[in-house]
Amino acid sequence: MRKITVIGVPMWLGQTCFGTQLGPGAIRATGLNEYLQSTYFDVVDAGDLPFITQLSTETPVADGTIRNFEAVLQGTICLHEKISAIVANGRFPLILGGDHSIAIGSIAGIARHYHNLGVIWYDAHADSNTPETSPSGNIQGMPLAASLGFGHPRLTGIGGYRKKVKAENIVLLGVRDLDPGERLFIRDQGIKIFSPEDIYHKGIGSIIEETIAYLTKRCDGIHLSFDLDVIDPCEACGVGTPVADGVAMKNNLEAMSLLAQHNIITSAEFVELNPLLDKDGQTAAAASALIRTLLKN
Ligand code: B3U
Ligand code: MN
Ligand code: MN
Repeated sequence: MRKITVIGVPMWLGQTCFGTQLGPGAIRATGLNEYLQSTYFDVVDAGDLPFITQLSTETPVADGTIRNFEAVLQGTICLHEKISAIVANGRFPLILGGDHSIAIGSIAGIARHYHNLGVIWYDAHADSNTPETSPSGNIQGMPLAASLGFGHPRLTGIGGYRKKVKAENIVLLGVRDLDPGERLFIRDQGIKIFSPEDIYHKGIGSIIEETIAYLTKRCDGIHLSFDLDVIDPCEACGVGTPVADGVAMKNNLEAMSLLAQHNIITSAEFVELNPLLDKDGQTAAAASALIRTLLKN
């Protein structure tokens, strides 16, 4: 039986839209812990990382083109330590964001414990910008590149410089909004990518089966990085950067269900919920349903 540690990461400084720091609380408010505790698991809620409450609501641009560099860096360093300790204790980290910049810390912490970590990046965006290619300066758009060893040396150096994940151990799912630099990066790195159109044509079942077959050949663990903006905005409007023509919840739930059946996910994060933009809690409810389905077995 899985032992789960839930950890909230109330980060919003990886982007400009105030509100993602309220994400962990909104997901918990759906009754997630109570469900997990009463149903299957040894569940501990480690609470929220405390860093964000000490910050003001200003968004100063620091370190040239990288927005809120020091604050995000310190947050990711702190998260990396926490997550590493959770994995070292044989527990499954369930990380509730927060904007997607936090993935730099979660992947750095998890990667310390695996030789060949796989990553499923389930997102409308590829988050593969470096400071040089980023159109926004937002670290939210850089975590996958940083985890591959590209970007600011203090971000790629968290826990010591190395590729936390290899390009051939990554699958991008649901991506439909790529910057020009990201397009080149993904092509040059040879990263496997499926768009919502691919999902529509091939079916989510066959895409997930292909993803699993591809990753389990090599990987000794698989991290799921789920950005809620992958969901079609009609079904999940509570995100800062919605992109039209997303993946339907029906398909997302089927994807989680298949991942659960194969029992291959060893850590997961659900990020980018902004409750201030949500409508009747639909996006928080979607996040909760996805997590429940993923952790069912
Ligand atoms: N690719 C753009 C936009 C973006 C990335 N991630 C989100 N938005 N959520 C950027 O800023 O890097
Ligand atoms: Mn993202
Ligand atoms: Mn996104």
